Amino acid sequence: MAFRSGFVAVVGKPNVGKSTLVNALLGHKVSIVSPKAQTTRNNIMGVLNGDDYQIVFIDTPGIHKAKNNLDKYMQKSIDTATSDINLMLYVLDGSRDFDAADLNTLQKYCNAEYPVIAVVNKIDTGNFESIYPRIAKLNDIKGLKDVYAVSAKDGKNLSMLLEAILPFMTDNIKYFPDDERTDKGIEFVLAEIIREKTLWLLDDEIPHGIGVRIDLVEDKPHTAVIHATMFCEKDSHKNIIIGNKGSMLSRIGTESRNAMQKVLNKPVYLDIFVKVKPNWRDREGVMSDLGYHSSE
Ligand SMILES: Nc1nc2c(ncn2[C@@H]2O[C@H](COP(=O)(O)OP(=O)(O)OP(=O)(O)O)[C@@H](O)[C@H]2O)c(=O)[nH]1
Ligand SMILES: [Mg+2]
Repeated sequence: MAFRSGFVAVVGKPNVGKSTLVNALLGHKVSIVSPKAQTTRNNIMGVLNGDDYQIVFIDTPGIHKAKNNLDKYMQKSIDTATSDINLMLYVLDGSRDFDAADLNTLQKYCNAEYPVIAVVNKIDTGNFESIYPRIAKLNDIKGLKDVYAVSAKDGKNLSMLLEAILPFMTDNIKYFPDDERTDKGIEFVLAEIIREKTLWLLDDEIPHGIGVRIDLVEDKPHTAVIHATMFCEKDSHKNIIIGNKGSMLSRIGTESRNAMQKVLNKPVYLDIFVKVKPNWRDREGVMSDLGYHSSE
């Protein structure tokens, strides 16, 4: 069969499991995951190469109301991700009831020019009786191509979903070379590792106010030296991030370093500097403050 390829945007509310799904479909991690909403901030492309196909998944930030410039940037990322795609996967959290906003948003996407498949995720959390009535609600959506009930965590029904995606891959261009698994450079990956560990280790409000910038990567043959700056919004947050006698920052550092060593395949020396930058999420050029130079 002829080579086929295309772009698949993965869209949905925060925390429904978009990044987990993309990582699971790819079979490797390109996107960080946490139990906190609004974990993903940028579009992240992950590339799946088959014998005769290439699927480029675009993991997007969760759809939510914009309160600051970072939120606006995230909304813009979703808009960018949905322009010029071959297919949208609209992900819903099957462990809870779908609300009107969810269904309205899905209907809105189905009215657009690209095909949409709904993916009801987290079916490992319930049984047929609890999840089926939710899936039935999607019958009212007009123009929806299909519905798949999956567990991104357990991998359930993912091969079926993949089979359903393939017919929509109608391009015949190899967008990425075989060895390129993501559109993101190493600095992005390293910064996201630190943010992920911080999201898991810290409670509630603080993580959303955190940004990580990689200031230095000295990649030597047998070690790597990495300097990072973590921004937070208040002195009190800084105290919590650093912790009693530096205990929290040391845990964040250790866990980040372990993850980085796996990515870079060599010992890592990591230095994280914590800096207070009030309202950084509402500054002009919010992402370039963090060292992002593209305006994707
Ligand atoms: N039980 C269960 N949990 C899941 C599944 N998929 C994801 N999760 C969990 O749901 C939480 C959110 O997952 P993410 O993949 O970060 O969700 P997201 O949609 O990318 O979230 P944002 O980036 O914040 O929009 C994490 O705690 C995941 O472990 C699943 O299939 N089953
Ligand atoms: Mg995500």
